[in-house]
Amino acid sequence: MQSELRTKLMEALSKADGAFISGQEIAEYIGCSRTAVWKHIEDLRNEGYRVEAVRKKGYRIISAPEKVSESAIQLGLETRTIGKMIHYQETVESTQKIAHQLANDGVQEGTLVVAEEQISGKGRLMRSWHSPKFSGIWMSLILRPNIPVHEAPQLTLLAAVAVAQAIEDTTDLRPQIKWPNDILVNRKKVVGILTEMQAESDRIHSVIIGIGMNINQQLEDFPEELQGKASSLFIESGETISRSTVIQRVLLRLENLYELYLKEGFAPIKDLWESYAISLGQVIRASTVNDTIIGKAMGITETGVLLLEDEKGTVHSIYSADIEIQ
Ligand code: BT5
Repeated sequence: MQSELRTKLMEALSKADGAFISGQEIAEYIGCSRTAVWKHIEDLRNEGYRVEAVRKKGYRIISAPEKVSESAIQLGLETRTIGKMIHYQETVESTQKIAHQLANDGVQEGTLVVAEEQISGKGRLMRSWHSPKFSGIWMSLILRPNIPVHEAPQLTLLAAVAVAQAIEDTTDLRPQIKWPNDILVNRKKVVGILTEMQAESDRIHSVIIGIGMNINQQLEDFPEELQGKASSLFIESGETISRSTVIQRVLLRLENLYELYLKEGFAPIKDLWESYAISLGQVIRASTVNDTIIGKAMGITETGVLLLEDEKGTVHSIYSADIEIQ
């Protein structure tokens, strides 16, 4: 049962009907100090309410938490196989970790793991991925394609196209893809994709595509070191966006592209990918584990490898790297 104080706070915020109400007015309404009001607002935020606080104006509720539970995703989901099985947990270490276990247990292709919050979300190369509660999409999808191991990175590019299309379906934004796995809006990173694989010699058991999308965060929700380079769909569009609607669109786009890929190979995906690519024709710096190569991005090959032409005209194939546009 919620406290009487909380009931009063919700009453005060409801009366304001989306307009600002000052800390002083709320304090008087519920009969507590302004500091106590601030603390209760913090509690609301931790539960997923988005509350704007502006000096001299007060507080304003932007949105109530929307969960991305199994039912929320499945209601209105138009796919045939992808997302038909969903494993939902409010808080996880990493959805990738759970997906690996489920894949090992032999779950069906298309199984999706989704969480409201990750406490140790993973990027590539042991980097961490900031995944705060209720404001983004943190999910991992299990696929079992019958393709050679060396072609698995193509699925990262395929997923990036699906996510870019889903962003266009749900906002007026123009997403761009930075090879291989970042999606940028206005040059800030809004999505990261991490593809991992379970394989044995040349047989793939499963490919696990982890997708992290910043949806409704405000700038101050990001740690300081990310504030200059990360963004969310809310920050870029000014609109609160339904996370389950975005998930449904990503899954549908992904299923359509995956079916096309299994039927016709990578060529049609490559064309789509290139239509979103930010770096083609530009000079970029690619840092690989052993080396740094500076050159003009010429395109990607039929297998998804990035081609860079250096000053001397030598073309380098980049299989895995971090890139920076010069
Ligand atoms: C990625 O790695 O971009 C892949 C991120 C994949 C995250 C998903 S969420 C669901 C699934 N479960 C997981 O545990 N992971 C996947 P990389 O290219 O290595 O980029 C990592 C870098 O991005 C970090 O070192 C930060 O600089 C930056 N970063 C961290 N969190 C971010 C965020 N929320 N938004 C934008 N940039 C972020």
